[in-house]
Amino acid sequence: MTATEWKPTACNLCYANCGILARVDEETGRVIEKVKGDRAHPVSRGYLCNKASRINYYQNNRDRLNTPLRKRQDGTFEPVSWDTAIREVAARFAAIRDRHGGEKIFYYGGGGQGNHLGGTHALALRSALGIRYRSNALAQEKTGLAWMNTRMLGGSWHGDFHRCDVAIIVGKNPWQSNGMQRARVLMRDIGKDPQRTLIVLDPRVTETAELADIHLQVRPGTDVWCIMAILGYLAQHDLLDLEWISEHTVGNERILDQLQAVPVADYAEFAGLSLELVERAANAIGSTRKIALYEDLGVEMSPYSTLCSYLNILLFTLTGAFATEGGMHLVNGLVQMLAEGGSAPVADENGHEIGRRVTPVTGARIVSGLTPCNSISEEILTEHPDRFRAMLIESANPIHSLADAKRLREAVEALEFVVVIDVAMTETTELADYVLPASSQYEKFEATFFPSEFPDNFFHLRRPLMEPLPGTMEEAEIHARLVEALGVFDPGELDELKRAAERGLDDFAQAILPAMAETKVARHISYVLYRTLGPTLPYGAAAAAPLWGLCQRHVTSNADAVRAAGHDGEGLALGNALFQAIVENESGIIVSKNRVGDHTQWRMPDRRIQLGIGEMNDEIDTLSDYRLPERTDEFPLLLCAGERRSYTANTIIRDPRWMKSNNPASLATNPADARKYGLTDAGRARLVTRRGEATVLVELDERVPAGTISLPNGLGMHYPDANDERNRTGVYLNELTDIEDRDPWVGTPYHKHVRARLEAIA
Ligand SMILES: Nc1nc2c(c(=O)[nH]1)N[C@H]1C(S)=C(S)[C@@H](COP(=O)(O)OP(=O)(O)OC[C@H]3O[C@@H](n4cnc5c(=O)[nH]c(N)nc54)[C@H](O)[C@@H]3O)O[C@H]1N2
Ligand SMILES: Nc1nc2c(c(=O)[nH]1)N[C@H]1C(S)=C(S)[C@@H](COP(=O)(O)OP(=O)(O)OC[C@H]3O[C@@H](n4cnc5c(=O)[nH]c(N)nc54)[C@H](O)[C@@H]3O)O[C@H]1N2
Ligand code: SF4
Ligand SMILES: [Mo]
Repeated sequence: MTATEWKPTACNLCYANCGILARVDEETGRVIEKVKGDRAHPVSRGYLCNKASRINYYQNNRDRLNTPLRKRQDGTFEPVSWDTAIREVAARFAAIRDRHGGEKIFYYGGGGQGNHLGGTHALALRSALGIRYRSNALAQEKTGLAWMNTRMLGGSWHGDFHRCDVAIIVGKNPWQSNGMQRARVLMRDIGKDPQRTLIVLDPRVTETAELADIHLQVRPGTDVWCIMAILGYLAQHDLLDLEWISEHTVGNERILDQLQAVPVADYAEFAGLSLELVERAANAIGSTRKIALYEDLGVEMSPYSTLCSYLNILLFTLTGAFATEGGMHLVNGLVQMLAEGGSAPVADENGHEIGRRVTPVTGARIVSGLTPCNSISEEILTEHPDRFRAMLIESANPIHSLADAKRLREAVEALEFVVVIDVAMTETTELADYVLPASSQYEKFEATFFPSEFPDNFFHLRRPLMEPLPGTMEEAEIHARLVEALGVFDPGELDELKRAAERGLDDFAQAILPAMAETKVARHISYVLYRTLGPTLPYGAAAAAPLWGLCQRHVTSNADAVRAAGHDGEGLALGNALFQAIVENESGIIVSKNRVGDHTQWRMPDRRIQLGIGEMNDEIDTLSDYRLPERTDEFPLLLCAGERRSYTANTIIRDPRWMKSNNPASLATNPADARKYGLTDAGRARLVTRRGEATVLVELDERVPAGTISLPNGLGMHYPDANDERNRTGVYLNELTDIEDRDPWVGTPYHKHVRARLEAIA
């Protein structure tokens, strides 16, 4: 096969979305043959991890869908035309809306690690159907953090890791999971530099922990005691920045009192740490205001998830490491992920939050507009009149990724109507009444809203590498056709806007602003932009049209920062210039440059950080009871259900042949436990939890502490072999997890803390 030229795009296997250059074969024009880092990408600058070279397993595989499917009475699928699928899907959703109300249709997904444009286009369809409740994977990891961020700081943050003195990595293994830009280089550089300190909290000796100056090898689930010990030590040794605290924060009295009272040595001991190591960490943190912190699943999917996020924010606010060079900064990109929107929190006199939106059946707290993932089946499997009746799922595989797969499957089967939009046949598409096949991320315009850098806010609009797989359609078009089938706009109603768009962005901007005053246009703006501005965009970038609105919004409050990034103009013209730069630039651009300490850092009333959070301060008072989910004789082990390894990528790649390592699917087990339970290296064992059991391949690994075991995430999917038999590789973890194991505040699952036992198999 001869090859075509290198084209810029991004790797979609984790949310770092590194810029890549990809080469497609000339013969078929469909195979991504070669991949290399794109040095022109402003933030990844050529960096790649080992996974990017394998994206063709995502692009081309035997599970790709190439026709809409409709379920027959007997449960099998039959192919139908797009016209039929669109007409029938729209009619059935409309019937449910008209009979039960649109709020009974639940929307799940909208984007994965590499694709968020589809979810943007769904906005108009959601409006047209009156959909009110929705969720996605963020509501099983980041909503506790988002709840704290909104109430304390008014937004989410990012550490200035490139310039920090102390880097704190809490419950994350960036060496394997990346997620931040150039993670391996960054971790290695900080670890090696004698002037800088890398602190890692992780029960396991991870690749990142091996690079650390201080590895706080906490006992699983005890991070809050460890962090309280550090904060207590800082308070009791006069290492907090009290002047900064009184100038920049409110509500700090109770927490400062609580920290004075921490029994530091006892808490360190309960966390399984030597007092000396905790003091070393505290002294490093107390010696600088250049502190960068990253928390991830190790603590977010463990007991005290939300409290841990609260304490992490205290680590960088009580030390004055906020809005300083080398410290922590509010993210201020084109799109604010997990932004709360709407009014400020309503609190009672004790600072307890009241009056927020909750789910219709169980009253679970909704954060950032997202229903807790662990509540979804409870909102369906009930006779309650307000239960969800139908689901629209796109770009997600919840039947595989959410806790207690069996129960969720039962719930989804109980719904009246289910539609899934995906590129591949998955555990979730199987349950659909209609499956709509999307073009892949390398066959259409695509973008993500994840990358968050400071001070440079970055955005990458990717162009397609190849033609869409015949039979597939991009989400923008799928959603637009559904909106049309629902008859939202009359034919010709948008003609004036279309003509304005043909005359150019300036005329379009002048025409759409008054049109936005009309609620119908405003509520369906993603559709309106796609059908009016979309067709006039160069390179066939119609699906990028909603970005025009995001650009205009970004410049209204960040004009100076946008100009600092080299975009010229005032008002609408500046927004137009920014949008044009995004469309023209194939490797991504800096959309705006913030300054240390500019107004975007201070979003709370009176520019003061709220340090007192009533629920969390109450929970802190319970820590002296040393409560953790109990391990029992029946379940003496703790399973980390979902460790990121060198060949895992959620469920983006289904073909197991993409994995190069020997035992990518094995259960990491400490040799002491293997002896205790009669297991051998490379032998098999039965893994049992309260909800299920699985056969596992045992791998002896000194780096997991005794009493804990660990399995990789994103495995256990079925995939057809050469004889078209569907087999599974590795363990389908969420057949072992339980929705009851969750954070009391926002329902985050305790996937890193699953009680289990192992039995030898003869
Ligand atoms: N290779 C790869 N990279 C990925 C992904 C992937 O599937 N594969 N997925 C992406 C996604 S969606 C996400 S959200 C991120 C997640 O990225 P990470 O959060 O880094 O991923 P995990 O490996 O699940 O968990 C991190 C660490 O938590 C530790 N841990 C377990 N229990 C505890 C505890 O009680 N306390 C502490 N402090 N740590 C604990 C584990 O030992 C593990 O090293 O990765 C992204 N990157
Ligand atoms: N037990 C356990 N469970 C976990 C985790 C864990 O650590 N342990 N980790 C959790 C985490 S952090 C996350 S983020 C979730 C991830 O879980 P999900 O949010 O469900 O996402 P993915 O597994 O990434 O699945 C993405 C789906 O999108 C499809 N897709 C890919 N490209 C496109 C496209 O262009 N268009 C459309 N329409 N579809 C596309 C893929 O085929 C796939 O079916 O898993 C979670 N589940
Ligand atoms: S860090 Fe993430 S985006 Fe970058 S190459 Fe690796 S998997 Fe792909
Ligand atoms: Mo995630």
